[in-house]
Amino acid sequence: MLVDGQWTEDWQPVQQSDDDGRFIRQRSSFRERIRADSTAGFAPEAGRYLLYVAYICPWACRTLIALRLKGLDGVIATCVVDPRLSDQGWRFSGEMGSDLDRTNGASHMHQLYTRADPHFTGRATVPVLWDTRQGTIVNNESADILRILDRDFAGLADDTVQLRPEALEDEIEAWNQRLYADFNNGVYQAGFASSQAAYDEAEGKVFATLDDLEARLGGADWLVGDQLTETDIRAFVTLVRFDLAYHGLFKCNRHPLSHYPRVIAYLERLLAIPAFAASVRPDHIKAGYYSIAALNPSGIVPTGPELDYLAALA
Ligand SMILES: N[C@@H](CCC(=O)N[C@@H](CS)C(=O)NCC(=O)O)C(=O)O
Repeated sequence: MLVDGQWTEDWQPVQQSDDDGRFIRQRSSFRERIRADSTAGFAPEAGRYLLYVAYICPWACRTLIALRLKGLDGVIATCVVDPRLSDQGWRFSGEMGSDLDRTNGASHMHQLYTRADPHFTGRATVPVLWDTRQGTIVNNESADILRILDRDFAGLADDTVQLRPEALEDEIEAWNQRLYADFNNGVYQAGFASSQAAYDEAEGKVFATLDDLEARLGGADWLVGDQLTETDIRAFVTLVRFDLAYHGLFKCNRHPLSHYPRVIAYLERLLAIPAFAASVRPDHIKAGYYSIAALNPSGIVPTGPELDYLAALA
């Protein structure tokens, strides 16, 4: 991680755990919005902003899905890191269909953090929304970036798509909080637990969420209301990684997703939407997760699983 702008040690997946061995995720530190009257000077403009993402990363992929759903892929460019975590975190290699950083010439993501803040302390995470005009980070919190894409590019975006309609906001927020704690982050807490009790607790929450998703999808196509919302994006990014990575590497192996037929049907419905399908790179997901040496010292990437619901992607 970075300490006062200096890269300090080889990359580790866990920097912080609580006393009971629970993995703690770092809080994001760049939290600006893009507004015509922004005091920080971040106005909505085509061609000005760049979104740094990793196809392995569920947080980054939710912003990628929103970018395409909102028709902003011609307005905001993207730059994809190599999915395999290096000793210095994310890097730009041009390998496996990833990008070189042609805008800033960085070799590693952490260089962009120190460019934005020469004294930055913390992890150099993706996604990052970068302002090419000021040469700095606008925001590195995917929950905020979802909102920026949904609301801050009015006129440049397809505003017939509303990912967070006001009338559904309370319900969206309730689902989001549950999904974040028990599912999106729950799988990481299972995978990075350093005690049996912390693992048991996280694994229990993950499968309780899958039970609840299966129940909700009994009478509904979407998680909130009768339309696609950002809650579906948040559920999707963890569901689509579940069998590929979390079932094996993160020991969430009580059941494969096929145990939940309605969840599978929902996943297939989402995968039929081009913005969702385009965010899924199974090769990046597997290479990325299985490159985490603390969990997989040999670095061997499994051949399987073969998943019918991903067959249409190729
Ligand atoms: N709060 C952030 C979390 C992002 C995050 O944890 N990204 C992970 C990848 S899945 C990352 O970049 N990790 C690199 C590291 O921790 O060094 C968000 O949702 O935007």
